Amino acid sequence: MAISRNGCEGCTEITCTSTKDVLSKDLAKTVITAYDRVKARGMSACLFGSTGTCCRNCNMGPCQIIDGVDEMIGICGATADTVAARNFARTIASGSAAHTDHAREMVKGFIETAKGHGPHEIKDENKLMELAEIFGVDTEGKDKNEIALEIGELALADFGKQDDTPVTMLKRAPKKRQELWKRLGVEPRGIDREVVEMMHRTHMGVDQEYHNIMLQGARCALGDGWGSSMLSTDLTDIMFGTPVPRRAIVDLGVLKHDQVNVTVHGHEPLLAEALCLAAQDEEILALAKKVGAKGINLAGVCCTGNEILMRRGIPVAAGFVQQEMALATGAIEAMVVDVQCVMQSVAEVAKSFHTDIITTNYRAKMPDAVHIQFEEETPLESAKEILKKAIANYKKRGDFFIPEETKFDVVVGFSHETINYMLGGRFRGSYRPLNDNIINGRIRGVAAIVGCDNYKMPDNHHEIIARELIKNDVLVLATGCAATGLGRVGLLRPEAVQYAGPGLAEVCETVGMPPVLHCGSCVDNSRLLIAATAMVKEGGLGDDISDLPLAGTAPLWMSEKAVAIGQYFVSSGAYVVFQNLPMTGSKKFSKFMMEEMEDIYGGRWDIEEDPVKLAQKMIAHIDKKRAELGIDKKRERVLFDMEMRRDLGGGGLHDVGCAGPAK
Ligand code: NFS
Ligand code: SF4
Repeated sequence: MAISRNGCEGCTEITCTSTKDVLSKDLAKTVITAYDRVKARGMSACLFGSTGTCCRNCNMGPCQIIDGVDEMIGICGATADTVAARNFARTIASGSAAHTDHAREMVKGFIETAKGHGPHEIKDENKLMELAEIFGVDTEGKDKNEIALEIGELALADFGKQDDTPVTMLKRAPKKRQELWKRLGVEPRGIDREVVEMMHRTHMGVDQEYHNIMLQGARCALGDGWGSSMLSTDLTDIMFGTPVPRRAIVDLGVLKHDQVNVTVHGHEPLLAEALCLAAQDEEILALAKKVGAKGINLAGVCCTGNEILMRRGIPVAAGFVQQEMALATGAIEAMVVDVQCVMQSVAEVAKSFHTDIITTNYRAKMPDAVHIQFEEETPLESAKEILKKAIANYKKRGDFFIPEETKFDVVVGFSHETINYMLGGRFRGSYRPLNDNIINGRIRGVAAIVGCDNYKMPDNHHEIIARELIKNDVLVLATGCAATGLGRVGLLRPEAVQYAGPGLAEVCETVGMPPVLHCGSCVDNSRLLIAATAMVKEGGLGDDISDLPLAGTAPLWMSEKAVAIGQYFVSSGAYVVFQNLPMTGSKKFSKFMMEEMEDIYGGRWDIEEDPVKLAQKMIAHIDKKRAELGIDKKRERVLFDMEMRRDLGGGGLHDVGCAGPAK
């Protein structure tokens, strides 16, 4: 179907240069994107759905509930409070399930690697030993594969555990937090079990009390953050290497006119890593040359992109909202997808071009896509088969447009370990300098900007929020598509220090780091839990995560995973603000979530649509925590002398070494 689009006027508030460029070309004229669909639908979201009070949990409904109107409760008598809580909890369960099923695959891949099967190996032995201690694995006289196998089997058992003891990783949290969870009865037991129990309790006629529903909501989310996501991050690091700072590039300009462009879209790094290896294989390179291409250009989309960006410096072509735009360049031979955040529309967009959409996971098939199952036992063979399909398409490429000038330098790879070494020095990794700089006020606090981008909102909100935060001396940690978006506007470069307040700028300049740190994919939000715990353990900033001058946001969230992440941060003691949440149809439930939850967890939810005000609310929370810690008076500017610079400079970017892009 042809659509009329004059430049980009037919779209909804796009500020992204590369997106505008691609959409303005004749090539994209037949392409209908989500921006067009948002416009066609008139942006009118269902009031009941968007405020959390539409229930379709049984066939007496669906029931649309109006808070405070007696005749507008559910047929079963369920109130707005119960329905909003049940819906919210189910969103957490779905988001947690997505992370958990992903993590299970990673653990199984880890076990295969430990057994010596497949192309991967145990790379990060330090982290392996750390995990051995956490899991209580005796390492004496064992080689790394034996240790890894024991860890892998214990980790896998955490998913299906049926006894009532907590999942293993929970013991990494600050002591006080663990005691609170125990007192509240929200320690996650089996990771899968918490999702099942959440679904059961929100079934018709079970849990009817929103406080109680949200106890399980917390437990389920904690099973994600401190359970499956954390396992996935750590085991992936051990197999593929813990990220270190490296330079790379992002945006649609990373596509190459003279190479076979293959984008990897989805979430599971096992597939992406195998494709990285296969793209360097001589047989594959020879085939590419045979069709006249100079090589294989792999580029990421969404979180799988973040995984290979962090570990290998492979460029990221697009975040979530750009997936259709990447195809509309006409320059992609194959978009390889696995699970999560893949829009069904990509198959439709691809029809206008020579591009194949290749699904690879039995869980996630699409009409009009080619399916090549990624076999975990033979990953390299699967990856080669996929690349051969892409190579065969190269000669079919017709007109294309790559916005070559729009690609941004970024510095990525800020794992918890990197932050430790950068700020603490290579030989004495520690959070002491970070804590000291927070205490003396050069750094006002730490903010996490995470999660998706979303066609419903202008695409520059991440940037507005980040700029407001760094201008006010707040160090920003970013993950997921938010991080990619911040890269697209140049905030992931050390040069972005010019936008930071004087205190933060001083620290960043001394260390040589950007004021916005890319910490990985959405699963890697677990790194932020560990970083927050390290700040607590370092001392001087209270004895729990809820004492830290810390705040989080996933402003442009679209995925249920973002709600699960938000809840595990809130239940871990953080203040978390989104631009909207489906809970406002119940006064009591939203008051509970946005006010009373703080009395229980020391963290709470909040909602603020305006991006500047949202950032200011985060700063206000940070300032409140500074005042409670008694460090609010210390925000005078202290100039660094040479000794302080030497102290800080030991492990900076210069020292760790910015590996260039792997290609
Ligand atoms: Ni996170 Fe990543 Fe992106 Fe959102 Fe989707 S890719 S796991 S869910 S859209 S950040
Ligand atoms: Fe309606 Fe109750 Fe059934 Fe929900 S569970 S659809 S509120 S009758």
